[in-house]
Amino acid sequence: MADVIEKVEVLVSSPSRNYVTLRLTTRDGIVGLGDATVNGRELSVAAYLRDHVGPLLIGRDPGRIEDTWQYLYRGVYWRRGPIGMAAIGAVDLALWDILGKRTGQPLYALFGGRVRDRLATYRHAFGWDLPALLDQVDAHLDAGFTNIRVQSGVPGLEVVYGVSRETVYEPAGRAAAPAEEIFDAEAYLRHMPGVIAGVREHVGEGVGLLHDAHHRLTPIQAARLGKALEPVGMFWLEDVTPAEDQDALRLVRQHTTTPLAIGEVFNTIWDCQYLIQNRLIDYIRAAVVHAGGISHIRKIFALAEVHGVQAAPHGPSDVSPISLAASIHLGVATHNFAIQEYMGYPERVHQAFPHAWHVAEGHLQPGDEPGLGVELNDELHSADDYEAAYLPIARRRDGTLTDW
Ligand code: EZ4
Ligand code: CO
Repeated sequence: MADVIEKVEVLVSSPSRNYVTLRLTTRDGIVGLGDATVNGRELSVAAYLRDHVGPLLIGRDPGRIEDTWQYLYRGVYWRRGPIGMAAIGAVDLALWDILGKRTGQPLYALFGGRVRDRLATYRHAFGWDLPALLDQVDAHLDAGFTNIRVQSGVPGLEVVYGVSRETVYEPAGRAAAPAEEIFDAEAYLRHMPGVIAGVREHVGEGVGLLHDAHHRLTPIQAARLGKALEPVGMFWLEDVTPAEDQDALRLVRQHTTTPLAIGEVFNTIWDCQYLIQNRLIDYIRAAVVHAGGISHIRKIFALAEVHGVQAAPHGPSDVSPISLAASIHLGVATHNFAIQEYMGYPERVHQAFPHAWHVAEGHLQPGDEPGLGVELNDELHSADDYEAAYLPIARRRDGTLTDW
């Protein structure tokens, strides 16, 4: 007799930052975990899961993963969107986790086995000025990492997204409303190419350098930045223009050979389709949980493979260790998976989500535990209540809002 889902728990907590975790338990006692965290909108996904999805899961066969995905996607008139897709993604992760545990296999084995021995990753380095940035770059190189995202302060701006004056950094600030900052594209464009060239000069060849512009440039500004960075030989330039204005990247592409990455805000294959089919990007950044889970993102990766685009999922601290585990299992088993972002977590997050995945010689490894290989330390995970936290908002000097 097929197993059935008996218990659905939606856990909202804050082991140093907010996470929404879905825990499914079957009649046979198998537990599956899913991540449902959408940074700054955590409670909406939790409500979606609690009020609308959870009740539909009780009594279902956990082995019908694709059918459940289709049921939760097609069965709802209101399709797509970050909240609903993250909720479906959480269910999908938990069902794959259950399948892995039932069969005693790590998920990468169920995806067809390894195509690579280890998964490339990149770390974040930031610094208010070049010496501070180079200190962080050196620390990552010393730890064995060979790909680094570099972000720096900009003269004339008081704060810059992605850059902290401290050594640790969390993008979302705890407060009842988002912090506001001023962004000046001209000041940024004048300063940034020199900083990144300085990093290249310091590290020499053979280190992958990445940079994230957070969707804040106009197409022609983005083209100028890509062109200015050509001598540096970037691994990629990320999120140069607003992700939904997809033809903007055609203009950028016409002007520069700097590789382009975008898509961390995408949540379905239909968001990615135009950019991939028209080869307007080199890397697709959708995150496993935000793009409907393993079942759906595998279709995005397959579409990308057809068109010579590589997978490089989002991996900041707001993608929980559960979702990161899914990404790492996919990473070692998917041919066109290029690199996994690994921003890292505060120590308390590692303890709240004990995980088999790990870093070895500057690369990620999924470990060999069945399923996703992540557990929940209930006590630590639930010790701190959710506290509202938001990504900052940026305005131009005239007061209008920039994109992300
Ligand atoms: O803005 O994690 O590539 N990483 C990033 C992150 C994202 C936040 C969104 O929740 O761009 O800083
Ligand atoms: Co980004």
